[in-house]
Amino acid sequence: MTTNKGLALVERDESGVDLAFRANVLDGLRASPKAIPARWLYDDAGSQLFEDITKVPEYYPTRAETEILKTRSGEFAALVGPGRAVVEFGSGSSVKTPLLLSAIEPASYVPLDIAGDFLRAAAADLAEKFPGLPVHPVEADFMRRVELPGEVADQPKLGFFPGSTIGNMVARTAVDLLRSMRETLGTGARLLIGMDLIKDEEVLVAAYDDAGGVTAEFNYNLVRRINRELEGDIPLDKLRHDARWNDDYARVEMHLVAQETLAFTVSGEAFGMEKGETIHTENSHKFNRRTSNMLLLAGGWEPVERWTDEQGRFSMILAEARPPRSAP
Ligand code: AVJ
Repeated sequence: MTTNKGLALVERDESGVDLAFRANVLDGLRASPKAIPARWLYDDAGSQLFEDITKVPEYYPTRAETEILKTRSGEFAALVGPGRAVVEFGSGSSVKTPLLLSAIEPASYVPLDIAGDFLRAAAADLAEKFPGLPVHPVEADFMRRVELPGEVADQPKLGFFPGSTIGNMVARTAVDLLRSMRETLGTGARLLIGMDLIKDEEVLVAAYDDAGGVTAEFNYNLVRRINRELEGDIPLDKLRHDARWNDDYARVEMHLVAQETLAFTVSGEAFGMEKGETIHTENSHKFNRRTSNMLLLAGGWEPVERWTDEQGRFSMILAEARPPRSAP
């Protein structure tokens, strides 16, 4: 297990409060419109709720992407070849990662994650499924360039970033991440990335507002976390989950909508909301062939091949970090 030395991944005050969490929440509640970065949705309870979301009938992305990995793995194995170090951005899913690894005869597997506990558990699970495959987990923030373990230095790299997690980011942040990935993996590396596709608004909104209310619970969990960890008294029963399609930015947005005028405190600071005012909690950008190509190119990655599921709902793109060139 490699840890990026000298780097405190989570800074806390004397009473154990995550300082970045508090700063982000207070800044987000002071702002207009109110918005809190989506990463804070994913504490232990939130990560479990997201797992539950992947099983609700309306949330198609996980099933669609798994279908692509199952049915098209022979094709990308042929393009990528054996002997690569597979570098996964995020701890890995127990379903998708084995599908990729069993398709391509990798030389090693390097999961990167900021959450050490998840990382260790996922790495141990994977090592058990693939005896003989060297597994080198690295605890790091992959939004920055990551120093890869020396053992994989001479192996050609394949980055793996499934789940349309890139869709959580606004374009500027997504490009920063793609460029960091390029620096982490080096010129000549390949990247297999999942991107969810633009489709009928009703289908998209339903995927983020399932009839069983699991996604609503996922959104409400952020309020519970704020109230618990930051001594908040936000009246959760006066906020309603809302998923809305923003057509200009091609994204589904999750909001918490005030059902009446509200007053509350968080970490001793007073806040108010008008009836109908919202706290924006997550973006999930959707792509088409052109916008996904544009985003990848802006981040230094040239698309090589793309696959979709049978129903054309979700795409996986294979891209390559070619040397920069300015000529047409
Ligand atoms: C984990 C970011 C891929 O945007 O589809 C699912 C998160 N939020 N339902 C997504 C999510 C609400 C999910 N990602």
